[in-house]
Amino acid sequence: MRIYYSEDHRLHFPQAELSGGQFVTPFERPSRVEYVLTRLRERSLTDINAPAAVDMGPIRTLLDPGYLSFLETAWDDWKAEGMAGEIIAANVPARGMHMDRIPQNIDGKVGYYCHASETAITRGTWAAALSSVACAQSAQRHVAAGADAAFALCRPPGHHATADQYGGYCFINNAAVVAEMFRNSGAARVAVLDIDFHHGNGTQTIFYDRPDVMFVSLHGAPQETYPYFIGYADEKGAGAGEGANLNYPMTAGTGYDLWAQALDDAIARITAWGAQALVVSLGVDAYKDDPISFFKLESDDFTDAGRRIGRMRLPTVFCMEGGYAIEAVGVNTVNVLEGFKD
Ligand code: Q9C
Ligand code: ZN
Repeated sequence: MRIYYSEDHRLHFPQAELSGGQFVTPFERPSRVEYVLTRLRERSLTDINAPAAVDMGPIRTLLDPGYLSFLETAWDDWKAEGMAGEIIAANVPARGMHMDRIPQNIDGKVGYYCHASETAITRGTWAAALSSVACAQSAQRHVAAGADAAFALCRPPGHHATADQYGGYCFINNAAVVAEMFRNSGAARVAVLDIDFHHGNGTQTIFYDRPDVMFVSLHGAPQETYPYFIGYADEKGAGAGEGANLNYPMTAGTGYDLWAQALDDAIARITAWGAQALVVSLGVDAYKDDPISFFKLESDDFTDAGRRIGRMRLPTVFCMEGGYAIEAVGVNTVNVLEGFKD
């Protein structure tokens, strides 16, 4: 399986994440992908390629222009305002306030374009986010040209980013861009299967009213975990997109038996819907030892999950999302890819 990877992910490494009232070293850190690379090589998955230059076309189609220009200049604007530290959102529009008036001040803009304050922006964030989506785009082109599958080793991840908000360690929604590109390259119906522990709120929101892209997510129930305010089972799509959104929220302690039942149901629904291409948001934070999650999957379960996904026999792009038990992230990620190939 071909892999796309860019060293430019290292340009995004904030010093701090707000967690439990403290600033800690971010869970989403560069070493995560080093573990994946090491494991890929151990398993002789060595077709590792630098991506082609980013194509802003599908990104501009899908995302808000004001959001993109905000991300591009946020660091310079923040520094020009005399801010000493990294960009962290402190003021967000809340109930009773204006949700659609964009402040001029950069501190206000940060609140407008952010949905979760754990995620800091630093000098290299924009460049790293572009390199991440470039990996996803190259993987999509490889599959659109006839390969069965490709793996985009994206960092930073993408599935929490909406058309106009960052958060949950995500800035540009890589999986959504791949889905859009599959539509442009001739797939009439594209499914996004999100197996990251967290609900893929960004991907859901981007495609919520579209009948041509189905979004299916297995995740921790929103009553119990981030992103808290979205990801319920009754979110089924809107307008022409009604029926093309499917959520499987599951409670703390969920193990592979229940999780695999949800996966099988999800796969059956994607197949019945008639998807012609598949994007997998590949987070491995459903793992039992993940420090910020509460499912109980074992490493071998990821192999089995990959096998079930592979039985769909769809052209597939995997986009790396979360996974924070860093020594196990490599094994678990590669297990999905190896199961898929069986
Ligand atoms: N105290 C992804 O897996 N909440 N993002 C962290 C830590 C945010 C996860 C709480 C989790 C975001 C791509
Ligand atoms: Zn996650």
